[in-house]
Amino acid sequence: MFISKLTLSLIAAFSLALTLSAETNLLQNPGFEDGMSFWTEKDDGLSKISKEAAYAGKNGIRVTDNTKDTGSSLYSQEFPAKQGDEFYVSFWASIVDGPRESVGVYIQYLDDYGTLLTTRETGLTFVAVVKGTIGSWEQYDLSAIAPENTAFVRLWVHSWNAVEVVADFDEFEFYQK
Ligand SMILES: [Ca+2]
Ligand SMILES: [Ca+2]
Repeated sequence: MFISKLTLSLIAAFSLALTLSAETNLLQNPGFEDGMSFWTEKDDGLSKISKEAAYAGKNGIRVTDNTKDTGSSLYSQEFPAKQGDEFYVSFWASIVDGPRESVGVYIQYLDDYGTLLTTRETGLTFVAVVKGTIGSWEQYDLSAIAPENTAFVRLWVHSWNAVEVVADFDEFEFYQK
């Protein structure tokens, strides 16, 4: 009796742990309420915290890409991952000005050395492209399976080099399926 009760409670605890790990958002500051904390902008200010870009709460990210030879670049934290893992992202986005399908969110896998495995050159790109009508918030999502040699995963919010666009992002959710 004692053993079976213990076994049952272990199974219950294990199931709970599985449920939590499957649905817990990996991202800290997923809605930019703490400004740029836990996000890294590498685009000389094209991606900025903005109150106007809030879908929920007080802040969102506004991408103001006003150049035709470079794009915006905002990275999430990196998380450990391995070949075969499937990661899922969802987010809200709105095109403020400019063409549709000119900005998106990538799931990027990297190896132990920090080398990007998901590139145009390797033929592996996972991107959720923002396609919605101008001025309307829509939710997008994407999942992607980690290729061989994966050690880390991260998100990349990027507007296309060759276009100019203004777009807002908020409420990211990122977890392993
Ligand atoms: Ca927010
Ligand atoms: Ca551009």
